Amino acid sequence: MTETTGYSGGGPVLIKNPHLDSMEEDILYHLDLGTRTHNLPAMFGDIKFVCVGGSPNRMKAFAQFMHKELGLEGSGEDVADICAGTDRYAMYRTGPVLSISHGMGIPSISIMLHELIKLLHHAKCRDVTIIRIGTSGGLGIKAGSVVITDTAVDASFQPRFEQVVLGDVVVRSTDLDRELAEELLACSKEVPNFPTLIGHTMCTYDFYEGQGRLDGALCSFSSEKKLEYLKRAHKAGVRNIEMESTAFAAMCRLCGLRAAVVCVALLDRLEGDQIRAPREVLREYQQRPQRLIAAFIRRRLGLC
Ligand code: R2B
Ligand code: URA
Repeated sequence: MTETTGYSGGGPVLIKNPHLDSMEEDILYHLDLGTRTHNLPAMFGDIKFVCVGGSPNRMKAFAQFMHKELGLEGSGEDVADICAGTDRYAMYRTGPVLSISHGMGIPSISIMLHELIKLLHHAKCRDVTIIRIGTSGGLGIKAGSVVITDTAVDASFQPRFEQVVLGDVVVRSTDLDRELAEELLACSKEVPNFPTLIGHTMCTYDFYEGQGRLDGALCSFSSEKKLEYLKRAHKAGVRNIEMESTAFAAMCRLCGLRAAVVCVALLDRLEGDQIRAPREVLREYQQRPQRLIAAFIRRRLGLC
């Protein structure tokens, strides 16, 4: 079964679940928020940009950085975790920007997105742009390059996300918003010192064998087979590899959210498997998608 409808480009957040209307209360358990306990429209109704990324610390740093970039009052250092009642995810807001962590892998981001998308719906948010900022392994590109995803593909290089529902496989499209990707690429010209490109992003269920690494606890293939696979991926247009983009693209698309994926490459997987760059170099790499998204948001808000 294939589901392809959804993306409407702006407008309200669409919830594709007829059961929600008959619920008296919706408890967003993993976010420690709910429709009875919180006034979600007052808390979130004016949110226009949602940025998601794996690590809680990185998403806090992004909120603090955005505070400065938006020229808001105060230092922004004391930004509070809206989901402090749970340690599953962390959420911060600065002006019209929401910053949320999603953990590692599809199951983790998928739980967060179900609750986040319902949150945006309950809050009556409109015209929301959502961006995943993250890390990845590059393919034939220099470490530190930033990849803006045009299409998220699975480990067979297909633009699809397969979800098992009641024992059947449901296939969902993983196309992302082309215009948004081009707009982000145009913004990258304003952010000096690192290369940015548009390409396919391959999403896997595992960091080690699933990404063709030879250095996991298990490995059942040769170094030649690994390179043959990665070169095939490169030929299919894949420029980086990570672990959330297909689920992210599919869910956002179906719910009418304009979505983008922007990830920095920590290494070139055609050259190796281990991430050897020093911590301070990696820290600076991880700021690159943040700097690009800050420039994009500032431009959208007419601040530059
Ligand atoms: C990128 O980095 C993480 C694995 O190290 C994973 O969440 C991803 O997509
Ligand atoms: N994240 C991944 O999923 N893969 C890498 O190689 C690096 C970061």
